[in-house]
Amino acid sequence: MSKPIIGITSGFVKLTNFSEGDYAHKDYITSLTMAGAVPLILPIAPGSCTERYAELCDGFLLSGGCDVNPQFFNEDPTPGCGVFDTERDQAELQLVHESLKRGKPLFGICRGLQVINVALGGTLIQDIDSQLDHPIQHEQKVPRREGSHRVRLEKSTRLYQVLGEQETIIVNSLHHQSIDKIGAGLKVAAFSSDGIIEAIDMTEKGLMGVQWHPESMTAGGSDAMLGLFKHFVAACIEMKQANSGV
Ligand SMILES: [Mn+2]
Repeated sequence: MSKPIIGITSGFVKLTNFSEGDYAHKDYITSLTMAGAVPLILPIAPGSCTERYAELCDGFLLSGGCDVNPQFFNEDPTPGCGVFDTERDQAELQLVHESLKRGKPLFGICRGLQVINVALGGTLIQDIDSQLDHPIQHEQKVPRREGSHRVRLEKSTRLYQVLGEQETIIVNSLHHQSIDKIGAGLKVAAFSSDGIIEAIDMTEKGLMGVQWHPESMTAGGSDAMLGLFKHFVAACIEMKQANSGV
């Protein structure tokens, strides 16, 4: 069985007047190759391309990035909402539906978890610090490979099992938005101490999402977080075999 191909969604970055294009953080590539997959960065492209991506890849990693345009959950931007990229939102929302339709696993990281939630009819907190009474620090000041706050894992979830059946783990945190109303069919898998949803799960569809950045903790040497990628890659192999009738 050849290694599964995992499509990684990208975000637009302008470096200089001579250098601009689609980008995905190197730690995603590192983590997926360590877990035995072949990573493939997917540029933001017209809708017909997204359909072909969904056919081509064995699973998708929805990466981190800018904020989600609140129009996709029927709200106007609040003063705390950051920059969004409507074209990227449309492409990724479509990708969530296309891959669920084809039974291909999805792993949402940070913005990726938020996109999955919005695709399934959920809403977002546009800015945690201005909307929550007593937030903890979700935009950590320590390097991204280091953990900073605790999350409590829900015992009935796959995430709890994959992460070694520990009730509390320390994760990194590089976000100012988060899930508000949960999308249809999604299960909350982890909370931070201020009540923010930090992970989601939909076991039967091979879908999971985390608000933290396991790719950077993996690149920093975390075996537990590498385990999340291995689990995702195993799900991609399993679904690929099931889809091809092997
Ligand atoms: Mn957090």
